[in-house]
Amino acid sequence: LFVEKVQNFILGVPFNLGAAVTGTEFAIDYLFGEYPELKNVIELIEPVREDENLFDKRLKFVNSVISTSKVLAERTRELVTSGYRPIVVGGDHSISLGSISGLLAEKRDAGVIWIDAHADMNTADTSPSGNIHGMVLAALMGHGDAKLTRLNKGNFLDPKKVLLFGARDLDPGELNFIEKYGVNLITHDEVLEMGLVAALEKAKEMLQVEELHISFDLDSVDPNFAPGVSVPVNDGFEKEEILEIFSILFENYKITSVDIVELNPLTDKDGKSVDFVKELIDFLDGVGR
Ligand code: B3U
Ligand code: MN
Ligand code: MN
Repeated sequence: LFVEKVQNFILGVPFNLGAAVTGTEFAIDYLFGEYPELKNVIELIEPVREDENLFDKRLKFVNSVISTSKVLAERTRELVTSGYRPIVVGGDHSISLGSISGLLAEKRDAGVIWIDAHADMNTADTSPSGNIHGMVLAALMGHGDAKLTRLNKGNFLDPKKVLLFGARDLDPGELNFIEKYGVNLITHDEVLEMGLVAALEKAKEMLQVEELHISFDLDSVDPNFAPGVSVPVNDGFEKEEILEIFSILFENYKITSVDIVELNPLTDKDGKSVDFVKELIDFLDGVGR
C-alpha cells in the first residue's frame, strides 16, 4: 500500500515582541547564515509592527502580536487546506497563537502537545511579566483578554485535548488554571521518574486525539545543550530525548503541524541551538505520513 507522505512546508517568523528580550527577531537570519541552503525552503512571514502608543504593560505589544498572528494564521490555514504540514520556526512563542488558530480553522478536532519548560497559560491578570508568549496557550483555550482570544474565532482548544509535556517552571496562576480547567500535564520531574517511554505511554492515554500539533519551545531542552533561548531554565531534556519524543509522537498520531520556537541567536553558544533546530528540521524531513 502506497501512502503519500505529507509534505512539510516551513515558515519562518522572526518575531520577538511577545517576549521581554531582544533576539528571536534575528532567528531566521541566524539560521540562513549558518545554513544558507535553508533560504530555498523557508518562506518568510514578515512580522507586523503596529503602533503601540497606548502601551499596555499587562499585554505588551499586543497589537503587533495580534497582527502578526493573523498573517500567520491565514498562511497556516491555506497550507493545511492544501494538504501540507506547516513547520513554523520562530520567533517567540506568541506566534503559536497564529499557527494553532490557522490549524484549528481547518481541523477543529486536532489536539496540541506543548513541549516547554513553561506552561504559557497566564492571562493578563496572572502574568508576572505582561509578556504574551507566556499567555498564548490560555488564549487558545479561550481564556484571557478578548484581544487575544478573539483571534481564533471561537475555535477554542478543549483543555482535554491539550498536554503540557516537560514543564518545570510554572507560575501560581498557571497551576490554578491547569487544575481548574483540567489541562493534561506531565512535568519534567514526572518524566524523569517514569522514564521517557512510560511518560509517552501515559501521554497517549491522556491525549485521545487522532491529529496532533506539536508546539516545541527550545527552552524545554537543558540550557547546556540549547542555550540560545530567551528564558533559560535549569535542567530539561537532552537533545536525543526530544528526537525520541518526536519519533514516538509521529508513530502515535497524525502530526498536522509543528512549531519550533524561541531560538535566540544572542544567547546561543557555539551554534548549539541553531544546529539543533537544523537537526530537527532535517529529522522532520525524513519522517511522517
Ligand atoms: N511564566 C513566565 C515566564 C515565561 C513564560 N514563557 C516564557 N517565559 N518563555 C511569564 O512571563 O509568563
Ligand atoms: Mn513557550
Ligand atoms: Mn518556555
